[in-house]
Amino acid sequence: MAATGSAPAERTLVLVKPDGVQRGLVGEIVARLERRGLKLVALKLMQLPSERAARHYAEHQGKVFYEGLIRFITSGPIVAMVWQGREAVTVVRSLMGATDPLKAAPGTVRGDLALDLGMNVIHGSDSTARAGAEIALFFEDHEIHDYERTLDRWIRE
Ligand code: D4T
Repeated sequence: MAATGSAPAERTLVLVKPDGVQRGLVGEIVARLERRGLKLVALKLMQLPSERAARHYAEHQGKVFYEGLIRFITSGPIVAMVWQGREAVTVVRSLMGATDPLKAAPGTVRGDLALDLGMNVIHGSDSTARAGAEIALFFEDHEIHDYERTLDRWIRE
């Protein structure tokens, strides 16, 4: 059998946005990621300073929705997390659903829990390169905890 278990684990940044925290969806989102088999390696509740929000959303600077996006993401506490596992970036993106919740498939976080593009509950890095930069923007190395889980042998061959 192919030794898929030897492929290096990937990491991705996940944010539960202020709407998700206010609506009490943190547990639901963490549960979905855990049940999929990903491993939680860092987590914190924080309010994003506007300077860091601007760095996180630099690619959208100048767009019509940019100012509103920065106001929204800094408006209340968010939960920042690092999740690790096989193809973690792609797995989280597919589990999140399309950016616009109206287009997100049922069964995805946004397809089940959101209605509005400006309040779409969750963020996940969209590439491994972005994941590395985003994780560094939110976490110090010592805040990320790699550890063995006994159940991992039941998740990956
Ligand atoms: P994030 O980055 O929040 O995970 O979302 P996505 O990766 O799925 O989508 P994105 O970067 O294109 O958009 C970032 C953020 O901006 C909001 N938004 C986006 C908005 O309010 N109006 C818009 O027209 C778009 C395109 C939603 C997500």
